[in-house]
Amino acid sequence: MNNRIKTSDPAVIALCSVAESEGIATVFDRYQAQQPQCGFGSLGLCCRICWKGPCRVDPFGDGPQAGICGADKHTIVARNVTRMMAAGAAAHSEHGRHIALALQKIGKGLLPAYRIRDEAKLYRIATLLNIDTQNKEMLEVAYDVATKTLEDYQNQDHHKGCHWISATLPKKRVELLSHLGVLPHNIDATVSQIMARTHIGCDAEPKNVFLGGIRGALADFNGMSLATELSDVMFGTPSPVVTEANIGVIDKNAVNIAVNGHNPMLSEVICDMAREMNDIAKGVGAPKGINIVGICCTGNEVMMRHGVPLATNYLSQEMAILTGALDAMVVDVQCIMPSLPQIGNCFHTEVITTMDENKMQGARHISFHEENAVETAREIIQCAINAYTRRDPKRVNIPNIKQTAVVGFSSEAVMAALSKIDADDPLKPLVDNIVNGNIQGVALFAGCNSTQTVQDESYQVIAKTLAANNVLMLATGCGAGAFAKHGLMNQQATEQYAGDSLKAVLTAIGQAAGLGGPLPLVLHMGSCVDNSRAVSLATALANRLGVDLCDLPLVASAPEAMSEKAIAIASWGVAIGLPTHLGTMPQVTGSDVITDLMQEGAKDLFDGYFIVETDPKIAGNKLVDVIKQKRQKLGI
Ligand code: BF8
Ligand code: SF4
Repeated sequence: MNNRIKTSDPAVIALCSVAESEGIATVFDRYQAQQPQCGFGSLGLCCRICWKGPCRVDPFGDGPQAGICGADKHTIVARNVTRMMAAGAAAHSEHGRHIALALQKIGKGLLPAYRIRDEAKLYRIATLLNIDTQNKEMLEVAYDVATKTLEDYQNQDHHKGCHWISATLPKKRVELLSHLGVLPHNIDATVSQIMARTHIGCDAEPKNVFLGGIRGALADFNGMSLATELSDVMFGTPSPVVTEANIGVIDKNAVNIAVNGHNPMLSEVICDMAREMNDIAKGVGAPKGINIVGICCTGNEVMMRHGVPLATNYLSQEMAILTGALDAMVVDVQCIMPSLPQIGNCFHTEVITTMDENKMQGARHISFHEENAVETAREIIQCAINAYTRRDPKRVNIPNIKQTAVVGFSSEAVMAALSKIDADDPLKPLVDNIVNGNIQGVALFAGCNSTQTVQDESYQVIAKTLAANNVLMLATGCGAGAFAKHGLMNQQATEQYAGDSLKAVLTAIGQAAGLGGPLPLVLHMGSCVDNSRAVSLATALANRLGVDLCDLPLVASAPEAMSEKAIAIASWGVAIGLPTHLGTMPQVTGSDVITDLMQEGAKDLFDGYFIVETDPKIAGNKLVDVIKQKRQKLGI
């Protein structure tokens, strides 16, 4: 491997050669150009909170030990990381608000392009939120569910926690969080309060600041829970589907459209319209019509619900354009590289932004609003078809690299599979196999790609260690993308890497569920917002056993955590009681008060804590050890 190209993905390596011969800079080149990265920033010791700054605290003790205002290293680090949690919460919760407002409009009959696709789930949610459904039409229930959900953005009563968090975590955990004063009452107010308390000259007590951040992280959890659940109501709850992943899913004989970003509102309609407009694509000479592929979490959303193949994950999004066969990349929000339009301009690729608050220089902007979703989707697809006619076949270079992936494991889908073994008590087979040790524990992989590591590598190393130790694995976001691309989300992977007892359980469930073989080695639970799916499953398990989440042999791992959203997720993971591994160095190590708080301090408060380990082999072993300790404590 070329050391400059920090990836384990063979498709990325192949396409980086194309970039090099074309003289196009990629994320890996820009990473090199940033070396050495700022040591103060890496340690979290740089403050830019006011214009007297920037101020930096000298980590070696020789230089300044406080910023101009007097803030010391602990205050600076705490404020920086807490603001990241707020940004993560804002990102997920804006997504959630978008979905909730759309559901409210559907309830009023104002959005003809959308409908309720999972009515049963709508009613389940109504019950969860204590909404009376007697004598109400379905659309009225949808309106009420959306309206009650939106109260989580509006409630001003500090004594009342957000509805979703109270409805989705075990009672014991909600009580603990409430007792610690970190239960958010209102998502917007929580984010806003973090910005206010971290303004110059406000909260300077590091622990207090950090706990304010945890409150923000829990607001993030609330925002993602409601986004996930209401998306299922509108677009359907995922169930297992066989598809493919990696760049080879781009088809030279089709008009290729990549959907990239996070929000399914537009991509769902693009999928629908692509079917209708297939003949138009054929009419301009694309023998296979339109081929939609996914990137990042929008990709995960349509992959989970429709089996749309995944082209790639975050770090390699530019590579899709370098194939020379991508006719349009349609982006919505979050984790979209601003470099894309420039690379698109080196080819014939249309890079299309769609959200008015998320534009990029050099991209075409087609403004999306739910009210005219169909027209917008048609315009975008037509744009891609026009671009196809400008494609230069001599520049097409699609590495034939892809893997089969079985995806679509919502918590409902997992329960449905389990109910094939025990219809009266679906959780029983899972509980029994955890208790008897066939399944030693459960690990949730979440998070991103980062240039701080070798793309996708740690995921694979850790997963193989856990699999050999009979740990059941779930994944979301770009972690799920990594597993799908590298062939760890199919039945062969289970045969090859699972320990004997895990293999036997996955085979029994997979067979009973009609998959004709075992469940995949790692279960794809969806996009980043779908991390709440894993929590619903864990909560069901905890409630069934009458314990709290921290008592279960359950761990989380974010081997390549990068985004503010990932920091928020990891932090609520800790707050709900999970030992949570980070494979990248968080920008907090300039303060021992904060690093201690994230480890020992958090353990005392939440029984969850951060495990920072950048070596994946060691990380895998540490997670296995934690699971063993949890089992011992439970007496199993
Ligand atoms: O939300 S995993 S790089 S794409 S932040 Fe972004 Fe990270 Fe990917 Fe999805 Ni989540
Ligand atoms: Fe410097 Fe204080 Fe301003 Fe931060 S808030 S930039 S430490 S003066």
